Amino acid sequence: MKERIEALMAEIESLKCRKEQEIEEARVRLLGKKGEITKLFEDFRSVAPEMKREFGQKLNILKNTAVAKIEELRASVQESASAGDSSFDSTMPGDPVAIGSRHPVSIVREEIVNIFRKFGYDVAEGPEIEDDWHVFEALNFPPEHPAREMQDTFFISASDNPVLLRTHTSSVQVRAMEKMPLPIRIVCPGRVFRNEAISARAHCIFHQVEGLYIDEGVTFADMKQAILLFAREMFGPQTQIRMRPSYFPFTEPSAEIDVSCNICHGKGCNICKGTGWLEIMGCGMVDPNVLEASGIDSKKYSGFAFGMGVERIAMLKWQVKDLRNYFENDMRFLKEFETFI
Ligand code: 2U9
Repeated sequence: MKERIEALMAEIESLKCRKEQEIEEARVRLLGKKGEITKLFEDFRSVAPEMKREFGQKLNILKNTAVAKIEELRASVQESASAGDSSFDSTMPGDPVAIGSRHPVSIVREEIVNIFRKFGYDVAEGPEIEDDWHVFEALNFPPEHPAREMQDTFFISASDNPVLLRTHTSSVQVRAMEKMPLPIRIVCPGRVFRNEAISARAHCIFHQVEGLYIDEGVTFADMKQAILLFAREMFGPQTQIRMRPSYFPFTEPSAEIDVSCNICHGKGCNICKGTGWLEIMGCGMVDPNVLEASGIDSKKYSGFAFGMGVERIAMLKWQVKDLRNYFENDMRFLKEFETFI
């Protein structure tokens, strides 16, 4: 038996096959039901007990070597078959994969957020489905304020404590003021909902980026400088800003921010309607009532806040005339932004 095992081992080690069929024949001859190794296992039953250990080990090694050799031969035959396939040229460039492109609103939202990140702002997000406290009450909206009414707000449930879709991301800042340690410096990007008729200039869903900075001794001058630096990062280093007085329930004093028109550089064109200025955002010093509503001492702390519509900034950046383009997912429109990935 020893000699037969050794002879078979030598045969297996030097086994060479060039075709699948030859490999299969070798497998049957060695490991098949009537194969040589199978026969050796049958003969093993009659081996003397004191020799069983030695021959058992040798037989197992022989069988494992045969199985591994068959597998190795199969892999090498398959490999050379595919390398020799004349219809496959491994030097040809691959088929292009359509990877799509990012939506213009996503591109601009990220650009805005990244500018404020560079200034040291953190990013905060919060729920789209909100309660009256975080959207209105904590933000100093008087009970009879028109923004609370059905024509502006989508209510999910109307009760003493209604559930509603947020009309601005200011609710995220309220949540941050309630739980974050001071100072707070955050930007809040997100989707907001207003019950408005859809037109070229308005939509019932749009995106905002709002910002909030609260610390001891924050002034209107700090706000003006932060917004000027933002405007120059966003629209170019020559950009000028101007402020016009405004009103929001949550800020006092409040202002609208215009940037010098980046198309005509202040001369007047049809984009800026001849004024040389484009409105980009609102801002103001956080009303002391708003600080107090979230448990912040308004005698010790002050802050500024700002808010902008992402679609509006994107319209100015790319001179898009109709807001509805952003929501219709017309491929001809979306493909224009492929280069901005
Ligand atoms: C807190 C306190 C104050 C956020 C602000 C504006 C001014 C603003 C509009 C721009 C165009 C909304 O998208 S838009 O319609 N926003 O003008 N937003 S100040 O003020 C806050 C926010 C949170 C706690």
